[in-house]
Amino acid sequence: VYCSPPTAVANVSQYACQRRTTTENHNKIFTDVMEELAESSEFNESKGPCLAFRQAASVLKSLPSAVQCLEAIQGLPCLGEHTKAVMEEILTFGRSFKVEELRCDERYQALKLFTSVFGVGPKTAEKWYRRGLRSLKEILTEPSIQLNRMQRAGFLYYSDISKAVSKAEAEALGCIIEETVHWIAPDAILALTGGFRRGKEYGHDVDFLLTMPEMGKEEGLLLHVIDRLRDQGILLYCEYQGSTFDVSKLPSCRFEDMDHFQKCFLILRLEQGQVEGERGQQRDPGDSRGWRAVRVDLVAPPVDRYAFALLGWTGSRQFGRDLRAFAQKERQMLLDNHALYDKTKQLFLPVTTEEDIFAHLGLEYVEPWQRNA
Ligand code: DGT
Ligand code: MG
Repeated sequence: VYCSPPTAVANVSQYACQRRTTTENHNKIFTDVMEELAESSEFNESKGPCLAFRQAASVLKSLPSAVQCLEAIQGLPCLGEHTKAVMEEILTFGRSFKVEELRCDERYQALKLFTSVFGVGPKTAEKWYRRGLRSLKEILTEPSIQLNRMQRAGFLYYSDISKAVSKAEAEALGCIIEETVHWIAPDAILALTGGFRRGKEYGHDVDFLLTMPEMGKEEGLLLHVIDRLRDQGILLYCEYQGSTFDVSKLPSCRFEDMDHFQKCFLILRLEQGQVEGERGQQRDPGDSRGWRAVRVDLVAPPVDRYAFALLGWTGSRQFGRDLRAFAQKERQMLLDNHALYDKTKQLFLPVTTEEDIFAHLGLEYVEPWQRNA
């Protein structure tokens, strides 16, 4: 068995923003297991272990080749004893018994199933589990359960939105959004963000950022776009949140805090005929509807915050989390989706592009397709 010498993995940074991670993952057998362990820790509200497994998975994703033996990971950051034990099990037996046990665990199964519904987070899932509920059918037929509007949509379109969205479908949606936005405002600025901007082939939703070149003109834009999507008959669900953005506030230290820009969480109807490569084809034998429901997020920051929002919404989560941690710990700066603040100089730093943000942080620029941490 070939073991790369320790020098091959030297100089891997503990921060994802100092690593280049493409969609090509040579260590999927390890990272899939670690992500499941992270998810399970999240269900148990064990924040430390959850983050540790996510960080370990992220480091392994950045490696240029598959890990063949434990010696090959010597000196790598973020790989604790727990992670190494799991990796050893996989290297020796080709599988992780710990994860196989977890996959059979009734609670894990139920929480995973419940949180796969749009609008259901770990807290609600736990509540349902404690009430003895185990299947989606049991949730729907339990008379004492009150679903909110988002959850009702989640159940209604469950089979569609739990299916991965392909790049071709994301591109088709991009055309629809672009046409809609530019019909309302020909000079509007629109960008695809999220996993598809990072070059992923599949995603759970499609994320877009839109703004206007003139400050303040973005204010009513999102509501117009929503109206227009409704008029076209493709709006299946819409949750709109107005802006709560306050320019004087310091950037938030907590990554989990959502940003304050106006945004909407949508479910749109995508016609099969509009998807490249699927024209005249049936996606699924037995499915003759000719359309599917897709989750779409639209975010509309003011143009002077566009670069921050673009960086934040492009992700990945781990990349964004480490950018903020790096800013704070290594540069005494605060970064979020709205601003970059220098604590030493006590001022907000001027930014127009993503490159400006990396430069202020003293980081080499990392392309979107290298941010799959
Ligand atoms: P996907 O849709 O599963 O293929 O993966 P992404 O990377 O597109 O993830 P998504 O759609 O959940 O979110 C888009 C980006 O938004 C994500 O890459 C990072 C950012 N983001 C998501 N959730 C949070 C959050 O709770 N806090 C912050 N600060 N950013 C977030
Ligand atoms: Mg996404």
